[in-house]
Amino acid sequence: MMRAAHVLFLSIGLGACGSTPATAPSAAAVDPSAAPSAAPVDPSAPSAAPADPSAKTLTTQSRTYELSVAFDPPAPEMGALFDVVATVVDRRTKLPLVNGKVTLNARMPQHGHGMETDPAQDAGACDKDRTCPHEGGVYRTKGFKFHMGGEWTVTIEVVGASGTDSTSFVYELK
Ligand SMILES: [Cu+2]
Repeated sequence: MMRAAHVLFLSIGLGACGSTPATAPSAAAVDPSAAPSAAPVDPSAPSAAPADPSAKTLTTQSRTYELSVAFDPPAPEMGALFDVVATVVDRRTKLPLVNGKVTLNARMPQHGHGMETDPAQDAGACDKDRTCPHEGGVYRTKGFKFHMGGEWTVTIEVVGASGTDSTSFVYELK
């Protein structure tokens, strides 16, 4: 028992020592620059984020805000509730939009109907002036549900210090 523990300790110690001069192989194994070439994702997306087919980077119509939008979970199933997370940057200040309002909805224009649910934004911690700061410009909206397959148009309206602007994208639920 003692011997085994001692040997284990030794091998850990050797491994740690051995890795110090041999930085090249271990560094190559975790080289972050290797990740983008391995996965066909948008190179402007943060490399730490997992590949997500619903993740998008959008600029609002009047180019006021830049958003990254992702579903949570990333590939919602038909009839299942999911969240939509929008991270908003003010393009004028280059800063995250902390004190804004982001309203999301989804419709099937070809069918003339919306969702059966009424999504609500996770307000975060609001003070008594009804100001709800969103650290990092992150806005989570809960209660999305695509109840049928096909093309859903997701609309996003952003209200902030630089004005009101909006954008949309089409997501096909297969
Ligand atoms: Cu429909």
